[in-house]
Amino acid sequence: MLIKRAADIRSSEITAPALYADRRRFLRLAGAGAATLALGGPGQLLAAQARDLGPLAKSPFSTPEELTPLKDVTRYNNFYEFGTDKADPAQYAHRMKTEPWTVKVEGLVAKPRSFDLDQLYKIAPLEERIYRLRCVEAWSMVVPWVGFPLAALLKAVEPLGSAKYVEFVSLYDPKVMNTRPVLDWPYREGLRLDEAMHPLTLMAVGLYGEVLPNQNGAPLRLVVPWKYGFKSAKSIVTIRLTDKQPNTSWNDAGPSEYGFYSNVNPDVDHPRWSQAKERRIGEFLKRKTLPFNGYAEQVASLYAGMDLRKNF
Ligand SMILES: Nc1nc2c(c(=O)[nH]1)N[C@H]1C(S)=C(S)[C@@H](COP(=O)(O)O)O[C@H]1N2
Ligand SMILES: [Mo]
Repeated sequence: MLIKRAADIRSSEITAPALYADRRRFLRLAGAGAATLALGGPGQLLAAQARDLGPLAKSPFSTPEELTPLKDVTRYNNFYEFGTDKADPAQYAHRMKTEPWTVKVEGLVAKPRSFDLDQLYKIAPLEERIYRLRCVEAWSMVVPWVGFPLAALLKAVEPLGSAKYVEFVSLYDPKVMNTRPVLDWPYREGLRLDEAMHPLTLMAVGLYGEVLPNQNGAPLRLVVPWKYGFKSAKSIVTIRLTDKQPNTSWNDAGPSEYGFYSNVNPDVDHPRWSQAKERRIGEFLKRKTLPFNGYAEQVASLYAGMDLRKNF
């Protein structure tokens, strides 16, 4: 009857951030036996699998800003594999099967290997990290992510001295995803190795205390809080260490509009619109965009001596 209760929770209750801790407790009580919470289909908010994320450490890196409501975080998405409308992923991403799931970590590493989800969840203690996500489209959100540092995963495979970059490849399954060539599928992203190893770079497996909803990139997505949202690849199946700067889907699609670095920079406009301000989802007035999305103190040194107008 727990299942019925879950379905009975009104969406207005679900969206109130203050209540999410209660909902988490409920999910934990429901346990693996009630793994399928019968909430699939259009507009689903809960993940299909009720994995227990366990006790979550709070991160000192969290922003104290007000959270964007869960309903916006899960219904206003960019996941072009499921359509280009912001509402498409919430409607269609439930078709993607996220268990079992394997992530290959390969390339210039001493110990290439695959990880299943149980292994990934044990890479490092899971933490809650409240980060801003700022899209190149000039909107932003504040999301309580759950995850572990990407550095912990990379250390497990022992990067070789020759490794300089990390490439991320998303799932592409034409049976359930967009077959129109909106981007060059599969979706690919990349970071320099030092960016990937930075303690702020998070592999997210959840948000709002629960397993990631499919539309947010289940079961594993990158979150790089000082870069535009598109650097944060969703539903990752391969992580590859390389000695050359990897091609990325957005850079391939529009090299003059989407650079490799894509650090949030109010001084470098997108060729078709300004990046000086942003609209926080749920707010009316725009706010100023901060260099490196407000994380300059932690990450600016990674780019010392670089011309960030050229390397946009
Ligand atoms: N595989 C994949 N990852 C992706 C995208 C995508 O279309 N496909 N969109 C990116 C963009 S543009 C943004 S702004 C963020 C959005 O994440 P969210 O839906 O969790 O807010 O995901 C990024 N990761
Ligand atoms: Mo984006």
